[in-house]
Amino acid sequence: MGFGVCLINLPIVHRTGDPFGDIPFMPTGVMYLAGHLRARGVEVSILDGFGLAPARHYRLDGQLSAVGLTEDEIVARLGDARLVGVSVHSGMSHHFALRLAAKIRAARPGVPLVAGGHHPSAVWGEFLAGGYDYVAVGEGEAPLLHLARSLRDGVDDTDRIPGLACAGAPPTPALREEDLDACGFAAADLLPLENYWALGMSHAPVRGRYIAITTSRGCPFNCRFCTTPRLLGRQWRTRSPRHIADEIEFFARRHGVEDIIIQDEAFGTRRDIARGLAEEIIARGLKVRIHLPSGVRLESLDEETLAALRAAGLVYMCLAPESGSERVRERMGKPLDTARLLRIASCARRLGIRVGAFFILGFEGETEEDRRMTRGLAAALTRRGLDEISVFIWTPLPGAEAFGGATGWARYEDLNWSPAWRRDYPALRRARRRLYLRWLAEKALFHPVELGLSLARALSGHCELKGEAALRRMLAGVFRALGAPLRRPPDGGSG
Ligand code: B12
Ligand code: SF4
Repeated sequence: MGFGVCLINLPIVHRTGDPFGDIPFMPTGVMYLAGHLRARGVEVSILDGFGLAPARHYRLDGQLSAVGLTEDEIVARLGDARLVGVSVHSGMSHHFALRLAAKIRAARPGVPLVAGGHHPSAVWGEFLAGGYDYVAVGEGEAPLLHLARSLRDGVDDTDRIPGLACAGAPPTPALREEDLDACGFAAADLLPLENYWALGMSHAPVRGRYIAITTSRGCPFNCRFCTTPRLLGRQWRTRSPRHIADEIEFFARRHGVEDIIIQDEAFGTRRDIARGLAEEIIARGLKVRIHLPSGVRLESLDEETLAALRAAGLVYMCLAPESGSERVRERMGKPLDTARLLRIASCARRLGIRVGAFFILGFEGETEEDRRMTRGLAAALTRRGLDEISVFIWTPLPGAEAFGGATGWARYEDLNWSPAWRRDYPALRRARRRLYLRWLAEKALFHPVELGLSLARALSGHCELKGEAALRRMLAGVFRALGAPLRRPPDGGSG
């Protein structure tokens, strides 16, 4: 029997009824880890706790639900893995991951368990106390490969692996991959891809076969609400344009992928890389739609770069102004050149790129006046052609600088963008509704035809915006209840 590693992607745990909580997503981290191990001769499989049952919704307790396999179903599918790795995207899966560890322990005594992801990286001691033998702190490629090889080859050094915590051995500083090209491609073939594609929905408005990739790591900025600078570093590291294009070409030609979600948080930090990628895609004649749903760097993007990306297939991107108030942005540690933001939004519209913007309400010290300014900024952007907004209510995240202050939450699962535990949550929900209504009013006034088109696209399934895909999902539920399910479009839209 060979030495096999099984990497588990957990079901999506969310607060029951939270429309932001159960968005389907591909487990990018797990895909890259598997690709890295496989390319280095380690046998690896992915047990996809979401992708194997993406239509199964079930209750976990009075407040939480999950989509995907149950804990017992995951344990039953472990096979003869000799090392089990569990990927934990956020605190939403904290207790699920600990319960799962206990069940794996009972069913497979002696099989080492390792956890990784932003959340366990921040609270690694709790994962060790909760049943895991190891926790990868930060990027997982090097520590996981080292661990797998040591266990496979019987090398007794697993308490000294850089970037890996274990009982009695806190982690040495997390390792940061410098040569990201060497990490390799995402092992997407180990996922039930057809199940993802059949959903017709992800965290970007995909239409057909899609793949989620990352092209860079780290962020030069230092927003106090974000975990990235602390866990991945402030030095921005990137893959080369050629390597990224190789990966896109591979998925396009081998899997017929048409939609590429680039989910970097700081895409475009270097203009030459963004332009180089555009040139590679065009030179290879790749016909793909590119989505940048996690935020682009305004500081370095200019009109020329946007035009190049548009020519290469960029159809959707998100800006992340977060707040209309300079005072709040300063407190967040997120400076913003508003004039530049407005220029980029107008330019994107002229080029035919659909644009969304993120706003955060309720950050430390925010006043009613600050919220008014946020509505003002959203309105100004919408007049210039911003297509949609996503409004989050601030929650402290373990690993972020602004974590310590807030009190009132009971468990990590409370820490999401709809923090119902906050005393001011009812007021913040009203503020959120008001912001959405203001956006809608501006849209109806300045771009009424687009509103009609959005509804038509939501009904037809050819969605170009996240909001349209979300509306379609809602409408699909209503139509199903009426006994007349919405038809899927021929190229695989949402259903
Ligand atoms: C895109 C994204 C999303 C997307 C899609 C997710 C996806 N496809 O992965 C969506 C919008 C759905 C999403 C949702 C949420 N997200 Co999110 N998301 C991200 C983002 C921006 C990128 C994720 C990514 O692809 N990273 C690239 C891959 C390569 O990295 P990775 O997954 O972290 O994996 C690496 C390591 O973590 C580690 N690793 C991971 N798993 C394992 C397993 C093992 C065994 C080992 C050894 C190592 C290991 O090795 C990997 C390779 O180096 C991250 C920020 C970031 N920089 O990662 C936030 C982030 C992970 N999200 C976060 C949060 C809070 C959420 C939400 C709770 C927000 C909400 N709606 O309330 C939800 C939770 C969803 C749920 N119900 O579970 C936080 C988590 C912070 C924390 N301490 O918990 C982050 C860090 C954002 C931030 N900067 O603060 N998210
Ligand atoms: S929110 Fe975005 S810009 Fe700010 S530190 Fe995090 S990744 Fe960087």
